[in-house]
Amino acid sequence: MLTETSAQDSVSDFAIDVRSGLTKSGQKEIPSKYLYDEVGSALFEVITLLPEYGLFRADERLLREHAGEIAQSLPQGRVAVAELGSGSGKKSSWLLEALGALQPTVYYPIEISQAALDQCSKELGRMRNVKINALRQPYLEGLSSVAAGRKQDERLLVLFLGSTIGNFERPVAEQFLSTVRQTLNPGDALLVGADLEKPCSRLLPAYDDALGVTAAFNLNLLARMNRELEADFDLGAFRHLARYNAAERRVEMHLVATREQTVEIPRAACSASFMLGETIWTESSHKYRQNEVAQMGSRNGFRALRQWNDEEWAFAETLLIAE
Ligand code: AVI
Repeated sequence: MLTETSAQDSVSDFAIDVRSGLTKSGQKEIPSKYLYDEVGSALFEVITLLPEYGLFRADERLLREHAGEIAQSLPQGRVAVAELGSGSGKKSSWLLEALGALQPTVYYPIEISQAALDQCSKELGRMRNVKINALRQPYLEGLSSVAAGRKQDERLLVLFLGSTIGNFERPVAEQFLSTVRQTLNPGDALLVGADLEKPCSRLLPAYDDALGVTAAFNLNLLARMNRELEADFDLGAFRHLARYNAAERRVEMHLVATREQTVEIPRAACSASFMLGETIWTESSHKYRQNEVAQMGSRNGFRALRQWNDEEWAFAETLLIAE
């Protein structure tokens, strides 16, 4: 999940981004990382349990069913596993178990949520042959420290799961892969979990569920501005919208003004006026073609070794090896 910088962003970073995103001309927008305050992160956990949100279970299924094969695909020897945005680490436990059965393994969950890291150490702490070193840092900073501190004979496996890559604009995702590659040595590996294109009839309910949890997750951004920036958003004057942008192959989340209004945001030193129907764009979830991650990898110094696809929900784990 995109919790990379949210807990470390100060109120003033939030205020700056809100001010620039809501006062610019054209489409209003706020970066999706701000969806994940304490309330937003808890709501996201609930989203992962919803029947409509099949991608979380697809990711979990693939990792559980193919943990042994993924572990066997890696060069043998000591392995350090760095997970970018690990959450509680539950999804990685099967793979760590399989790796631990083969060789001594060190697991570095990289997360900025201390609560998630604590849960991770508690839940995975007793695995045989697996040592946990939690890092409370943004993804790339954490990865650099792991890479810098690794032992000479240790291979690095980086996990970037859950289709978090989909929350980046495509060029940013590509740049991200390139930056990750620069921290790796040839032979190191990157496992990317990505949600694939599928019919809108399956995709849209995943982002607009019947219980309204995703709507609450989205609307919480307005509540967060009220809490932290003393804004006076009336949550009843906005509604959640999830729409598929076919040209960009992504689901976009927006908050739609249901009446004309002006909102004061004192701690961002601005006000924002909305016309009826105007939206704040709060998140994009890009959907990938089956071979797209492999192609992005090969443009950025990796070769694709293998891919595992889920049969119930189009989702792929692609194992890239640094060349
Ligand atoms: C974290 N990320 C992969 C989720 C997604 O599917 O883009 C965030 C999310 N937004 C709405 N529902 C879930």
